Amino acid sequence: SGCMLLAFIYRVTHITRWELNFSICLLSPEKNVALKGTATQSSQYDSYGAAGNAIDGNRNTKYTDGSCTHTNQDSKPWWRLDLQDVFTVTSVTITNRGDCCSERIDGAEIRVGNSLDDNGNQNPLCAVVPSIAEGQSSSFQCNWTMGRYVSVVLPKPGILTLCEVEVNGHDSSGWYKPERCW
Ligand SMILES: [Ca+2]
Repeated sequence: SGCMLLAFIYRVTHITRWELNFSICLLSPEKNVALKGTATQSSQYDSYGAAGNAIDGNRNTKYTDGSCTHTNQDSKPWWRLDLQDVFTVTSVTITNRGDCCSERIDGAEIRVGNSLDDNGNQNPLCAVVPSIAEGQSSSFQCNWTMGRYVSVVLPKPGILTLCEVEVNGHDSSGWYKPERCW
């Protein structure tokens, strides 16, 4: 992570003359793009469990320290991040609760896309969380999926708690919006 990628792209600069110019572009380095987003969830259990606690930049896994999310027992609990723009997502790192209930995350789906249908829970699936050990962080590949919304949804009745969700990606739409060109 963090390495620069070089991309060759072509640009039509004078379409009427059918002239093609080739440019070298620098893609922005990979970083956690979640921190500038806003988060919401299907419900909030108590004052400690706000949706924004999963993007506060703190992996603290003790629930009562106030850095984890917590829904009620819902029929299909979900948490959703709005990145405010379309980003290219390479992977998502989830930190699980460390003081209790680590099995609640089992089977959670990570979805990335641009739709808010069904609260974003119909967006393309990039990974299913098999399990994450108590208080541990695990990364799941999203293979350069582009989208504005990143959701974690439990497709069954349960409680969803996330202590941190890091979205590793690029603040451009892949090759199409390079940060800088020559
Ligand atoms: Ca946190």
